[in-house]
Amino acid sequence: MTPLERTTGAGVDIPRKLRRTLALVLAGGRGSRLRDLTDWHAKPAIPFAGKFRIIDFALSNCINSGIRRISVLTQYKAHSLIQHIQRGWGFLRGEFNEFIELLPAQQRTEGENWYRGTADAVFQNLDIVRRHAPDYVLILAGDHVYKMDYGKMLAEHIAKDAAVTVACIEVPLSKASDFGVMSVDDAGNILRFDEKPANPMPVPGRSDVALASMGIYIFNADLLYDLLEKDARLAASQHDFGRDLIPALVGRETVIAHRFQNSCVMDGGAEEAYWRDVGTVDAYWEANIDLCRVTPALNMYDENWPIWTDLRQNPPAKFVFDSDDRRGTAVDSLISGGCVVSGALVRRSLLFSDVRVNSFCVVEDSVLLPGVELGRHSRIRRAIIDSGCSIPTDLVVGEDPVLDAKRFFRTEKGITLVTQRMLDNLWI
Ligand code: ADQ
Ligand code: ADP
Repeated sequence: MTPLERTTGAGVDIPRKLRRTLALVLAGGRGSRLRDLTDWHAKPAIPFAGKFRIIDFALSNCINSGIRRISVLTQYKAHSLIQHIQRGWGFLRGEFNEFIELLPAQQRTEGENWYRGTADAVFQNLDIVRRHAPDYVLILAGDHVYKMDYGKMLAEHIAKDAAVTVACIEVPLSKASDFGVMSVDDAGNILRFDEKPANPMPVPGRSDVALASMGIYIFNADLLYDLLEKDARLAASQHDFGRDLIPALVGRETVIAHRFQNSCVMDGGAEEAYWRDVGTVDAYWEANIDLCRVTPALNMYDENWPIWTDLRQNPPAKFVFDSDDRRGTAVDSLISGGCVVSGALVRRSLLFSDVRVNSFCVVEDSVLLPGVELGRHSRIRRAIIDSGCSIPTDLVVGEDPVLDAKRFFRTEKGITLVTQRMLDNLWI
């Protein structure tokens, strides 16, 4: 390899290397900070952006990047996730050695534990992973919203002859304790890696920014097998990539940082690097509502990087003058298929499929999940209404903080989360 090839990856047949890569999507965590939204679904199965589920982003990134061998590791409340993947993602061709397979926690190893940490989730499926005989293993989280070309990451991994590559992004120092935080040298080698440190180190010369791990790793396959087998025998280990495996490798192997810069945007587009862990009620609300802005941070209209999902057929959204000639209107809003807005006003809101908004209702700055029905005269502001909720006539959400906190779940930022279970308890 020439020095130029070494730094640019030129001369390496990346499409072929991507075919030799297996993606493992970790989709087993509950995401308990999403509160009642994850009572029934694993976080990767939570609906997002009107017609998608969160996991569709990682899976679409794989396909768009040219990775067509994908295993999804599930554990917590996986039913709806499994159903979604079986219905929507079955288009890959086994004849070409392409697949999306589901690996449920199934206690294949001798112990009696379900998955412990993320590394254990992979370890428990090691025989299956091995059988696929990949050269590289790409480990992803199923619960982040972003568009990323993993081919660029693999090119850097190969060009720098790395053993492990960790994708990273700059985050405000004040938020860095939620992440794995690294320091790197000028060549991009990771010098230090601390998982969720109490006092994260800033990027040198920039006191308000830290370099955070995105929880995305590329491993040379043989090294990964070796590490997982050793880690499984360590009693003191929590069997977690961020907590145990990555920090232990730094200084021993070539571990490099790959900087994420919306690498899938073609033609040097000006999109900002968008990567969100929509892991809290506030973050979930913000990321959905942001899509209602005139120019959202996440471009969902990019034909070069389509996001795929389980496409169910429903009729187009409908806006109706009610019998009293009251106009059904939605502005600055995203309205999905199957919705009917009749004699009511919807503003700066995102309606998932099959939502009914009836006469005299007002919906503002709110996220309504699939199948929500609003009774007449209800008013919903700064709220998330969970799937299938039937909101009674005259109910008001988002106007009386004290009452909302008593009846529903209200965040510090003043977003109210309403579920059917909370509604059922209203009159008891
Ligand atoms: P966390 O976000 O805390 O940190 P973690 O809870 O380990 O990540 O979950 C990572 C992914 O694995 C999630 O998609 C989760 O759903 C899934 N998962 C968790 N346990 C699982 C299990 N037993 N089986 C299957 N899937 C499981 C990680 C890294 C940090 C990094 C952040 C970035 O440890 O270093 O900064 O991700 O968000
Ligand atoms: P959906 O939301 O589409 O109905 P879920 O997976 O969220 O599907 O839940 C379906 C039912 O299966 C729920 O009653 C849930 O409690 C139950 N369930 C889901 N995962 C598990 C599990 N790992 N063990 C036992 N019951 C489960």
